[in-house]
This record gives sequence, C-alpha cells and structure tokens, in this order.
Amino acid sequence: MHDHLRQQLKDEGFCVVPDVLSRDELMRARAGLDRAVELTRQAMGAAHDGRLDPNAANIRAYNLPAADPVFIDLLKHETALEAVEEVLGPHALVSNFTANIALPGSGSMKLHSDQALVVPPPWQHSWAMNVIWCLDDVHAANGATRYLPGSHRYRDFDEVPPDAMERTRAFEAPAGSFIAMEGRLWHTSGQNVTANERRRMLFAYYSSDFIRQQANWTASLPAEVQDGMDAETRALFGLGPMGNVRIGGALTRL
Ligand SMILES: O=C(O)CCC(=O)C(=O)O
Repeated sequence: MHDHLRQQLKDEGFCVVPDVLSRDELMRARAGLDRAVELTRQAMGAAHDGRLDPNAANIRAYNLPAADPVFIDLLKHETALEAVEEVLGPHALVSNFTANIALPGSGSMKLHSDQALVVPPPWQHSWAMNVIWCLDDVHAANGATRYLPGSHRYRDFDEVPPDAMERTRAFEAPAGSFIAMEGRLWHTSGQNVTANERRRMLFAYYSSDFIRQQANWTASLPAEVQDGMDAETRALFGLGPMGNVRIGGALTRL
C-alpha cells in the first residue's frame, strides 16, 4: 500500500486500493460468490434478509469462508492484511465475511458504523475495520456503499447528525480493488438506480483480538474447512483452544 493511501486511511477513515485482483482472481471470486448465494438460500430459505434490507433486490451471502476457499485467500491477501495491520496493529481476527449484491431497485439499509455493532462507546480507537472487495465497478448509481465524511471521529451515538443520511457520499472503486474502511466510519448501502447493473461487494470484517467476533467460526465452519487450514490461518480466525492469550510479549515484560 502506498504511503498516501495509508495517510488517507488515517485522516479520512478509508482509502481505495486499486488493481489488487487479477482478472482470473476476480472471476474466481465471482464464481465463489454464486456458490455462496446458493448455500445461503439453502441454509436460510432465501438470500434476501428483511432484517437488513428494504426489499428483495439486495441479495446477501453469509459465511463466505465456508462456501469456497477463494474467500479464505482474500482474507489472507497480503495487501488486505497490510491495510488491516495499518488500522488494527498486529493482533487482528476475522470477525465476519459476508456479501451484499445490490440489484437494480435495491434500497439503502440503516446508517451505522461497524464498530458500534461490536463495542459500546466511547470509541476512542479504531478496533474494527472492513476490507470491502469490489467485484464490479462500484459508483453512486449502482448502489456503492455510501459513507459519512468525518464520522470516524465520532465517539458516541449522539454525535451522529439528524441529516447524516443526506450528507453521505458514495465510494467509487473499480472491480478488482478493495476499499479499506475503519470501523468507526458511518456508512450504508446505496440505492441501485441503474437499469441493469449488478453491484457485488464483499465485506471482510476484522477486529482487534480482545473483541468477540461476530461469527463463531468454530461452530460455523465445516470440520473439513477447519482441518484444511494451516496454523497461521487458524490463528487469523481465532480457532484453537485459547482465545487471546499470548505467551511472550506482555507476559515476559512482567
Ligand atoms: O452493502 C453495502 O454497501 C453496505 C453493507 C453494510 O454496511 C452491512 O451489511 O453492514
């Protein structure tokens, strides 16, 4: 990641990292997403989630790492982990990995920050972040994620202004890029007002290791997926008998 992107991430709470995926990698991720949508439909009866989205033009896919190994590769992608380390430091875990496909006619969900979903205020530090993989060119008209500029500086809910939604701006990013977004930046999905463009975005959510992950990977990943992981991958998912105890580091300094 270039220094100017690191600086933007720090100053503005996000940056767009272009040209991360090759054409083949992009095609692999898109095929994996088709499988994940099908698995979500089988598991939940529908891939529309009425708890989150206003109508069925949003398609959700959950538990991506269980659906296809391509998603584990994305979570471990060197450039993605550089962005994660930039925001969270070295002790980050995968909290969740889901997809939201906005089809023409889709609407916005509620404005939120992802850190507010897992940690109560005051949000003094960034303890969570998303690496948002763009599988299509994303822009305002096809429902790209919208962010509230400067909102990563809010420390509590009462700082969110009443006209927050009107002040949001759409991210713009080409297919094959990712948007690194720190957990305190308030955001929502945009409305897809195009006639025929599909907007596929994957939300790889990481958090500091002292925060409980959104997904319970021990319960949600099939045994064969867990068994196929090397030690480094297992550690990134927080799998294993110990939670966040590290031998060395702070202990040896006592
Ligand atoms: O799909 C989007 O653009 C945003 C999704 C999101 O923020 C969420 O699912 O929490």
